[in-house]
Amino acid sequence: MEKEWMTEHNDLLEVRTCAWSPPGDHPVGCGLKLFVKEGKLVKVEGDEEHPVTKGRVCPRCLSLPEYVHHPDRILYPMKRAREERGQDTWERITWDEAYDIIVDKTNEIVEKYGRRSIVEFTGTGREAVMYCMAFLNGVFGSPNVSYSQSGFSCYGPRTVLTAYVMGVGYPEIDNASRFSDTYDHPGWELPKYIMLWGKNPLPSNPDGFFGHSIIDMMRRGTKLIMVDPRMNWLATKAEYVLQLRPGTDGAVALAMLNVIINEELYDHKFVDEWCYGFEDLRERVQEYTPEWAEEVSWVKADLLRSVARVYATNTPSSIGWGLAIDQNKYGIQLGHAILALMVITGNFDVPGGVSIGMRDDTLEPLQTLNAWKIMPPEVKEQQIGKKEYPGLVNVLGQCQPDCVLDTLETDEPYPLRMGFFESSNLLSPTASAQPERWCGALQKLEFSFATDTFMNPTIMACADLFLPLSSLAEHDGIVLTHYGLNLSFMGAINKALQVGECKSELEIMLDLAQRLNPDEWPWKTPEEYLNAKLGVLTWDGLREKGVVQPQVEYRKYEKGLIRHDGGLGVNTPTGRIELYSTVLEELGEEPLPYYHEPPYSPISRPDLAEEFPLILTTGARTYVSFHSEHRQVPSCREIVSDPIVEIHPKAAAARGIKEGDWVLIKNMFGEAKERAHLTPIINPQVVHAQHGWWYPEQDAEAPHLFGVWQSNVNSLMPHKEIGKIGFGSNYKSTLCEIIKFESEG
Ligand SMILES: Nc1nc2c(c(=O)[nH]1)N[C@H]1C(S)=C(S)[C@@H](COP(=O)(O)OP(=O)(O)OC[C@H]3O[C@@H](n4cnc5c(=O)[nH]c(N)nc54)[C@H](O)[C@@H]3O)O[C@H]1N2
Ligand SMILES: Nc1nc2c(c(=O)[nH]1)N[C@H]1C(S)=C(S)[C@@H](COP(=O)(O)OP(=O)(O)OC[C@H]3O[C@@H](n4cnc5c(=O)[nH]c(N)nc54)[C@H](O)[C@@H]3O)O[C@H]1N2
Ligand SMILES: [Mo]
Repeated sequence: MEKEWMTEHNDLLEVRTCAWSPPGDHPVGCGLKLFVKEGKLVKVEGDEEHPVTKGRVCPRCLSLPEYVHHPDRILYPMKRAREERGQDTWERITWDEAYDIIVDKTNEIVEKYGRRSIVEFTGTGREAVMYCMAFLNGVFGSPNVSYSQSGFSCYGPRTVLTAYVMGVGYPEIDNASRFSDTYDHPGWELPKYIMLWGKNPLPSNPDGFFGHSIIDMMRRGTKLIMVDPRMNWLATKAEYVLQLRPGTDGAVALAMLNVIINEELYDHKFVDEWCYGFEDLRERVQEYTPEWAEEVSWVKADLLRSVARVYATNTPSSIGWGLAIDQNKYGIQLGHAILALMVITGNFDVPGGVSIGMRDDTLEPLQTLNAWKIMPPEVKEQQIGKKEYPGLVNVLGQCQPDCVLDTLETDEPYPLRMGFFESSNLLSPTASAQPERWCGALQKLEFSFATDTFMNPTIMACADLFLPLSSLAEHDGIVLTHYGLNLSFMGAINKALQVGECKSELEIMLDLAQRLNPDEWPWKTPEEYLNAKLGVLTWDGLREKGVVQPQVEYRKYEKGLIRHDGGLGVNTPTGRIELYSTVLEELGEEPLPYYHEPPYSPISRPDLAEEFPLILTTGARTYVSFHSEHRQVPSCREIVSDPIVEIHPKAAAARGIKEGDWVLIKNMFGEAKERAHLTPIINPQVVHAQHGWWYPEQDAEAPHLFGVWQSNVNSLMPHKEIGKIGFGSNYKSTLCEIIKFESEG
C-alpha cells in the first residue's frame, strides 16, 4: 500500500488511516478513509486499498463523526475535590495544572505508602494495552496493573495456557491476512472446515482477527462448525451446529478427543514427533464418551461423533476459540482440550490450519513489557495476587483481578491508595463480580485520575481528575494486530484533526514521564518514541507504507524458529507440545484436561436451581457497541436501543412475558433490568443477557450514576469463583430467574 496518506480535494481533506481506539476496538487495524472539512470529521469510508479489510468497515467506524463531535465529549482537563466524588462539580483546568496535581499527589502518596500503592485499572485490547504497562511500571514505578475482570477471563487464559502448552503465542485461524495477495497467495490453503468455538467473529473481530474473512473463506468453499448455545447468524449458515448447554464445553471437547483418538483419526507422525504425553491423554479421555457428553452437554452423541470425524479427516481445518473458553471456571482445562484438538489432527502451524506467532518476545520493541522486565525484582515480588496465583501473574505481568478487589477492601497485604483509570469503565461491565462492592472499595483511594473521551459512571463515582483523550481520528500512533503476539501486521494511525485539547495515551504517557521519570524516558514526542521503538522502520517510513506485513513461515517448530535457543520444537520444558502439561503440574493443577460442572448449574446446585431454574449466559457482542461504549452515539443506539435479554418463546410464555417487556433477571447475587426479546435461537432453559449497559442520557450524579445499577448483569456474577491457577469465571454460565417487571420502563 505505497500511498500518500493525506490528500486534499478542494476543501476536503482525506486521511487514510488504520483504526484502533478510542472508541474501543480490538487491533484489526481496519483501513479507513477519514474526510475532514473545515476542521470537522464529516464522513468515514472503508479503504479499499487496505490489504486485509479491503474497504469493509463496521457501523462503529461509520458513525465515528457522531462520536468525535458529540456534544458530551470532554474536551479539556477537569478536576474535582475528593469529597465531591459522585457530584457533577467538575471544574476546567489546564494540562499543566492537571499534570502538577498528578505529580504532587504521586509524590505525597509514594512518600506515605510506597510506589506499590498506585494501581492502574485497565481494560480490554484497545490502544491502551500497548502502553498500559510501560505507563504504570515505567512512569509510576508500580507493579500493579489491574485488568479487573474476575479470573482475568479474557484472552489471558487462552494466551497463558498456550504459552504453557505450546510455548508460543496465541493460535489463530489462518485466514491469509498476513499476505498482500491474501487468499490467492501461493502456498496458502483454504481451511476445509472452521470450527468456531464460543466465538462470533462477525460482530466481535476479536484480538486482531478480521471476522469478515470467515465469509470470504466460506465464499471459496470453507464450511463451518459452530459450538455455541445460541443459533447465531453464522450458525444458520453452518454445516454443523453443536448447540450445547452453556459452560459444558469441556465435556464436548473431551468427547471429541475420545472419538478422534479411539478411531485412530489423529496425525500419528505429528503426535510422535512433536507432542508430549499423548498416551496419558488417550487414557484420560476414555471416560469421556460421546454418550456421557450427550447427557452433560445436550449435544447428541451421534452428532458429536460426526463432527469429530469430519474435523479430523479434512485437513487443513481450523479452530477459532472464543471468549467462552475464558469465561468458564474450568477454562484452562477446556482450552487445553481444544489445543489438543488443534494439534493432534495435524492442523498446527500449517497453511489453512491454526497459525501461531514467532517467539513470545515480539512486543518488546514497543517497550510494553520491557518496563516490566526492568522493574526491580523486589518490587515485582509485591504484585497483588502473585503469591496466590504465580502462574497468572508471572506470565502476564499484571495483577490477579479478584485479589485486587480483596486488597482494596482489606488493605492486605498492603494498602492501595492511588488509582488510574485507563481504558476501563469498570463499574458497568468489567468489575466482574459485584460492581457495587468495587464501587465501595474504590472510594478508599486517596486520589485517582482517569483518561477517557466521555464522562462515565466509574469516573463520576471514583475519580478526582479527568484527562481528555483523543479519538483514533485525532492522533498519530500505530496498530499492531494481535498485539504482536501472533504473526501480525503493523499499521499507521494518522491524525486527521484536533478536537478541543484532547491528547492521546502516548502523548499523556510521555508528558508524565518527563515529569516523573525523565532519566529513563529520553523521548519527548510520539514521533521520537516511535522512531526509537519501531526498530528498522521510522515512523514516517511506516506511515508512507501504511501497513507493513510480516514474513510468514509455516512449520516453524521444524525450522528452529520458535525456541529461544534456536533448537527444534517449541518453548516448553520438554520442547514438545505438552498434551500432558508439566507446567500446569508444577503449578499444582492437573497436567491433563478434565471436566467439572460449572459451579452454578442445575446439576451442581439443584438447591439454587429450584428458585433460579434458567441458565444465564451473557455478553455476546453486538455490532453497535464495544462493551460500555457507543451508548451515546445516536446511530448505534438507534439499532440497539435497550439492553436485550434473549428468551425462548416457551420460557417467556410460562412467565407471562411478551416481546419488548421489561423484565428483571435475578439470582442469588443480584438483579438487572433488561428488555425481553423472544427468540427460538436459544434453548428454553437458557437465556442470554447483554452486558455493559448504562444510560448516558440519565442523571450523572451518585447514587444514580447514569443508571449504572439498573441493567448491570455483573451484579449477578460471583466474586473469585475461579480456577485453581487464578483464571476463569462464570459470565457465560450461571443460574437465574426472569420475571416480568411491572412498572413501566
Ligand atoms: N462489537 C464488539 N466487538 C468486540 C467487543 C465488543 O464489546 N463489541 N468486545 C471485544 C472483546 S473484549 C472480546 S473478549 C471479544 C469476544 O468475542 P467472542 O470471542 O466472539 O465472544 P462473544 O461475542 O462474547 O461470544 C461468542 C459466542 O459465544 C457464545 N456462548 C455463550 N455462552 C457460551 C458457552 O457456554 N459455550 C460456548 N461454546 N459458547 C457460548 C455466544 O452465544 C456467542 O455467539 O470481542 C471483542 N470484540
Ligand atoms: N457479563 C459480562 N461482562 C463482561 C463480558 C461478558 O461477556 N459478559 N465481557 C468482559 C470482557 S471479555 C471484557 S474484555 C471487559 C471489557 O471491559 P472494559 O475494557 O473495561 O470496557 P469498558 O467498561 O467499556 O471501558 C472502556 C473505557 O475505555 C475508554 N476507551 C476507549 N478506547 C480507549 C483507549 O484507547 N484508551 C483509553 N485510555 N480509554 C479508552 C472507553 O471510552 C470506556 O469508557 O468486559 C467484560 N465484562
Ligand atoms: Mo474481552
